[in-house]
Amino acid sequence: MSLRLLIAAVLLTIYGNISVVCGAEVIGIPPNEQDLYSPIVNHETGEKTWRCLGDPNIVLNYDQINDNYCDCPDGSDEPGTNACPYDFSRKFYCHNEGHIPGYLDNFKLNDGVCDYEICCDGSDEYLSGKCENKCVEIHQQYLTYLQASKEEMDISLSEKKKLLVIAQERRALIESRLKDLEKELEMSLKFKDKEIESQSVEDDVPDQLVYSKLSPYIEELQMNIQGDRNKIEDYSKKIAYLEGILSSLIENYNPNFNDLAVKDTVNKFRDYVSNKDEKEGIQTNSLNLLNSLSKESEKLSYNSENESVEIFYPGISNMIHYYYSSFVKSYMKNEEKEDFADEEEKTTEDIESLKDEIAKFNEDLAKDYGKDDILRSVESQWIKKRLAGYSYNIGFLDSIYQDNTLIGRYSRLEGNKLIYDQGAKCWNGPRRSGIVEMICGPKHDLISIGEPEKCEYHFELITPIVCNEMSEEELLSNFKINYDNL
Ligand code: MAN
Repeated sequence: MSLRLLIAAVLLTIYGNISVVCGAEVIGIPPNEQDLYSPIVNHETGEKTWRCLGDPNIVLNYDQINDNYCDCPDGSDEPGTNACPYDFSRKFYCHNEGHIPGYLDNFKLNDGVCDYEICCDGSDEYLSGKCENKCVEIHQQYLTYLQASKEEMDISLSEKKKLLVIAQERRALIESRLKDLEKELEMSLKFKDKEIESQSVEDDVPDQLVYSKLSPYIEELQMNIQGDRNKIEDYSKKIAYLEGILSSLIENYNPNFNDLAVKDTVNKFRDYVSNKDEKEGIQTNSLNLLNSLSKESEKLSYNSENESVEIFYPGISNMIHYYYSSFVKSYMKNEEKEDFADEEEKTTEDIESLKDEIAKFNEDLAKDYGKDDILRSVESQWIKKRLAGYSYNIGFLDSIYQDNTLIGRYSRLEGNKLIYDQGAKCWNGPRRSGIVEMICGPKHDLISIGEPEKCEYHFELITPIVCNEMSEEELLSNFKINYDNL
């Protein structure tokens, strides 16, 4: 206690009026709040007192304000010192004559650092007086910055407007397509309800006619499939042979022998092995599909070789049924062009597929495309950039690739971030994933990529998508002084 009083006494001796009042002004307090610090004068004794702002029961001598000793529980007696515990709601006021007034955290007062970003007048270091007033230079910089920022903001906002127009058009297109589909469905259901009997055209058209028309294509298809199968099997054998060579390399190479080409090959092959499962799955499915198609075609070509064209084939495979139905539809359209009766031909299958399509459109309309659906405008658009040794490809609402490696598929929007996950598996690690943080700017540009955790990527993407009108306060908070020009 006695030490604090001693410090206060020394401060008062050295800075006299300055630490308490500047003329009539209490330092650290803006002009419009100065009246809160008016002294209570006892007219008999001439004694000046003052009450803590948050606790008027506590009465102090007037010279206890800014005496570098904290008397009031709310710290209101020390607006111009850092004597009271830190409280973010209390700040030191800098006049910054010629620029914009600033409010500084009290703990930064008289700490030996010129806090020009907030106090361009250097008043935060009033004890040493070591900080020159730089408000004129800083204000000039600020005006230049403000003009450039406003110009850029205008461009960004007009780019955003264009995106919003595209987004609305795309939404309107889906809505109108949806309406058409709903109408179509309604009509189909009506026909079905009324049980307007439409003799199935399929019954009238002889199967053999269909088959005779289709068989040349099916035979050619079968031959092509067979040829492709052989080629795929051939390539698979070659790939397996090469994988064998590389597997033996990663098992037997000497890691101490610093051959960069070998190390690079080993790493790439490991990546390849890590990512292989997914690709193989797709390949196997395609092969299976080719196999079944080929078998079906084989059966049919066997029949057509031994039978005359007139033969009736019961139980034609699903594949043929598919081609058959489309053939019948186009056949009927040609025959009955002016006739709306084709609506009556809708089968239950057609109605189901209409319902599916309607559900998909509704699902899409309910999806989160951000405020005003803005992300619709960039759907399927790709941003490409080579950074930190890799080529990155970011597809809005689609996927991200690092060279040919899948970083992730689009999952969702979170604030200003696009989240991608379920990427290719990391060597001895998780599946890759990425976050694209969108930052306001006039045109799309990928400005940074980081990998804070192994195989978890963070991208910074400049884009007009997230731009909004900014107030002068917001612009000021982004202003950075160029100290080289001070
Ligand atoms: C590749 C790249 C890197 C990643 C490593 C993990 O080299 O995808 O970004 O860190 O694999 O093994």
